[in-house]
Amino acid sequence: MKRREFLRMGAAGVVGAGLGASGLLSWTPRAQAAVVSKTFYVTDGNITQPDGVKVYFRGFSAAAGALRVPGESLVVQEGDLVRITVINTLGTSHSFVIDGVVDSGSIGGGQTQTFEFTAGPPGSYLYYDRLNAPYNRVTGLHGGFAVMPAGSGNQVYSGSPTFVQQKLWVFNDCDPAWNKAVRDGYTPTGEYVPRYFTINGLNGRPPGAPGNGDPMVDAMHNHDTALHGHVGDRTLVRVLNAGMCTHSIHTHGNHMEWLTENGEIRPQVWSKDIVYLRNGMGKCDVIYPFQAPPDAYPPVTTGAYPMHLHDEMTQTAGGGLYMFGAMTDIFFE
Ligand SMILES: [Cu+2]
Repeated sequence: MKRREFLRMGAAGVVGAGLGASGLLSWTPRAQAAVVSKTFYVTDGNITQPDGVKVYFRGFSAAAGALRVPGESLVVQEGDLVRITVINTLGTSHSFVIDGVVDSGSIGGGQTQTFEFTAGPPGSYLYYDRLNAPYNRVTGLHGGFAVMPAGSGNQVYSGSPTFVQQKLWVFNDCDPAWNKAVRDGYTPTGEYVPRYFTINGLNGRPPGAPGNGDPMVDAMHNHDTALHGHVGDRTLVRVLNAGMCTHSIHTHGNHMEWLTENGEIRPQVWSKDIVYLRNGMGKCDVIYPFQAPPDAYPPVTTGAYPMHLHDEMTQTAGGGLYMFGAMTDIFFE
């Protein structure tokens, strides 16, 4: 991503939002609210799946000739004025919605619309296309949006446990027959049969498989997705589900501190090695504490551990390829 797309000079100074070079969601708190501008192009195209099959997708992309699923993440501060421009390059109508925050309304084929909203309350949100629900959303028109508490660089909500770095995991699943129906302009009639499961649009590529170790396609090595830290690098993960399937997120090495569930602050912070993620835009915020793994003997402070989902079908692709599903890695460095 081009960082300059997120930079804007204003009365409050330089405003940055989005992903840093490390793949972390970078954030520097500001004393004042600012204006954050972002343009998305609604585009379409094919994305090659790990079994080699090309599948049709739509996305909120960075350029007219590009396709990006999910769309770029945005991080802003509570109280910021967020100005979004959506340029719809397709012939079909689309929208940009954040539940409870903003709804662009229908943006017709070939149309451009700019709209504004004030960011808040703090939390993690999915932006998505609400039209033709849920087909436009699961066909790729979604992305992550985070609102930091005003003046805070290390809290999810005011008074929350603190973190030192943050990432987004956006899950989705795909039945190619649905995507094909959307491409061809009709409503899918068949039962939903997911064949591909993604995290931030990517799949695991196990050792020996094409793309293994390539950060552009291998979710276990993608900079926006894999967790990297030293002991003590408490990492907030904002988890969003754009897809049709529920998930049980499971981490090795450490348990997660489970802070929020579907936008609600949990009354107590539980330490869990599996966290439930509802389908149909469920979400949660967890902190992976990067403590020396407590169960390792002899004791260790380095090593690689997986994050996989305990709903087993999500670890497959193409109807059975194991370990090509939605997973990533956690690196203690
Ligand atoms: Cu496991």
